[in-house]
Amino acid sequence: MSRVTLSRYLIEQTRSHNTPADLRFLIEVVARACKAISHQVSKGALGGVLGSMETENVQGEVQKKLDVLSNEILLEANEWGGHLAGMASEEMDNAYQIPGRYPKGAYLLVFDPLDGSSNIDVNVSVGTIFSVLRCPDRNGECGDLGEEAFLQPGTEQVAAGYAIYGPQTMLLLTLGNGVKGFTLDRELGSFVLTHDDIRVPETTQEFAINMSNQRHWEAPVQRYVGELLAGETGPLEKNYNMRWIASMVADVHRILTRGGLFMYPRDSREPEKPGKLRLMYEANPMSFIIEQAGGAATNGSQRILDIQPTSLHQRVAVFLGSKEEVERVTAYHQE
Ligand code: P6P
Repeated sequence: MSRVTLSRYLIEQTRSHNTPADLRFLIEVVARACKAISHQVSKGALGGVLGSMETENVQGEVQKKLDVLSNEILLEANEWGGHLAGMASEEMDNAYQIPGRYPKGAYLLVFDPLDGSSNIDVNVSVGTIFSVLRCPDRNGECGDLGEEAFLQPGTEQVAAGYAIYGPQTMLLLTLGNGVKGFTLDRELGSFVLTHDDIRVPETTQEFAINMSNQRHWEAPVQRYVGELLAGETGPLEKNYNMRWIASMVADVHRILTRGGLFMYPRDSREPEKPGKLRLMYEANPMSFIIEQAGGAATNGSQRILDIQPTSLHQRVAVFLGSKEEVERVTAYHQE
């Protein structure tokens, strides 16, 4: 049976779910950009792309050379196509205006061009996360976009996905009717459908959190993680395993593949910030994907996709994955 490529899947989605041609084109362009990023990442020390820049991003984090390169690859791949009204990225303080020489389109693309940067120089999986919103001015003439055009809750996403650059390069995608996984066939140069209907198991015995922050957590998280560590001797009456790769894409991919619970809670290190991860281009796309696969995603008190953003780079606490555990840790926050 001939393999279904990403292009064929998107054409078939157009027939079955009326996926607009511009959205299909957008996904194809992003996928091609992810192939180019995968190529650069895989060069490692041979490509002169490891190490850091002399610059910092809006979060005050030192930018890796590959962060900046990946951002440029996504901008250049998308700016000319006429499918976007604007772009926003972890690596840019302000929204990116489509240059006047190019037509504008009806979509907004928001992305973390290379998530997990701290892992790049030690050859551990990293990834690209992207989220697609509609331009609020429905006739597509968004004009020069201010930040406010992007500030839409995660429920407004029309598509979301990530590429993971690991032993395999894969693209995980949702258009709002399930989650599909595509593996890059480097001989063909195409993403091939290898995971047709990804589902997150409702229960799990595996959690992901950076334990070194334990003393900084709030009481509900202290209680919950304490119960996980107590295993069969405690109230949960089963033993748990722990993983923490420190690349959200890799940790979420494992959870989509075999279940689990990913946590990055707010903590007292920076009490004025509601957490480390960013809402618009990390938590929202990943929450959309997780929910589409039958999982759940909250910030401890509400569904992440319902959060009304107030700024482009705002942070959020994240509890996402197997529904039973997300509901449990969220319930502890309500007590
Ligand atoms: P920590 C990577 O820098 C990232 O944004 C996520 O991909 C990852 O889950 C998290 O931060 C890791 O944070 O504090 O464990 O280094």
